[in-house]
Amino acid sequence: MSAFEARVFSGVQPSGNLHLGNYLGAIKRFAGLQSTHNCVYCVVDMHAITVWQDPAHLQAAIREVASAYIAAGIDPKGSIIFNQSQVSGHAELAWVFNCIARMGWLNRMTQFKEKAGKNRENASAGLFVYPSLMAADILLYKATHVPVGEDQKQHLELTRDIAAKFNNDYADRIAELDLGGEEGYFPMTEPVISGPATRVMSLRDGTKKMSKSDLPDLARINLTDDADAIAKKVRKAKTDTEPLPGEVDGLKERPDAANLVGIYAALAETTTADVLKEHAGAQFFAFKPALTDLAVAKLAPIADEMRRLNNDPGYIEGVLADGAERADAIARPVLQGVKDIVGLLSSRK
Ligand code: AQP
Repeated sequence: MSAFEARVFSGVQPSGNLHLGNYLGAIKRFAGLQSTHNCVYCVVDMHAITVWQDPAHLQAAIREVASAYIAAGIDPKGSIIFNQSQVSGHAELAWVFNCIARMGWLNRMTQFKEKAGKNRENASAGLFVYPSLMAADILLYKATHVPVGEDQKQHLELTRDIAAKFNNDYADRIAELDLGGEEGYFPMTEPVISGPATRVMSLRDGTKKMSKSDLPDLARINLTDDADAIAKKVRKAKTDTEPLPGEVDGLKERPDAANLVGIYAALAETTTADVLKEHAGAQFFAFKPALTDLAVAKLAPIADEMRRLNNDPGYIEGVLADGAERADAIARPVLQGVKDIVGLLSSRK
């Protein structure tokens, strides 16, 4: 049993085109954790600018992620919703962690390799140290649990490596200042990656992750898509010619089929095995309309609520300001502890 108070932290980048993968892999699960945990949900705008963002659109994109959180059922009074750049502790702790993380660790991050592509020399330094900022986001709140999609698993492992190295490098100082229990100053945060849709794939290629930046638009279902757009994208989703199998093993080597069945299971809040039991032997011309009906029933109310909230920017900005104040109140003493441990001088506590 950890000595740390259980706390959930997670975030989504306001980099446009929120999609079904963000919803099923992250946002839907954020909402579900509120009944059992204290939750802090961040719009990670400082992460977003590690690649170019049009300043004319970024503020609206920040509000849109906050709208999606609320529309998906996150209660802004119970949980904390805020944007990262309004709490300066994220940047301050990230700098300390840049001095803890090793170049070799960061060099192994597959997301950097994918996003930087062949033109590595031209990638921003921010993109390279993205995982240090992510560790800071989490550990600034001493979060014990982080719900994320499968793609973030490696960054979560790095967060644990950074926490462990900090706890170890400064063990004597932490003990001297009486700032940590047996585990040290920071907890060993657990990733929460579970359910049938931790990696939703592109509708055009079941071997590629559904992603915000993927072109064409037919590859993903956007959270703001209307019923017609959802129906068209499901109808055009790539499949094979075989009927659905009766067992999960029958989906091996069938990535496009596995993707659609996984999406169905996550939306219906059941398992892939149960979906296959119900639809064994069905051809895609029969399964796709069932998936469309389910997707529209689950997503249309969220899209409607997002549209309503997007028309009320004053309300969303009020939520973000209140959330930033509450987040800052948790973050400040944690950051002060870090400064004391490291030996930085603070004459204005
Ligand atoms: N396809 C996915 N399936 C399941 N979960 C996913 N997530 C993202 N894509 C999928 C999860 O959504 C959360 C927020 O992701 P993010 O916005 O911080 O960044 P990302 O993962 O880089 O999103 P994209 O869509 O892939 O954006 P681009 O195209 O800009 O690279 C995370 O918990 C993530 O796991």
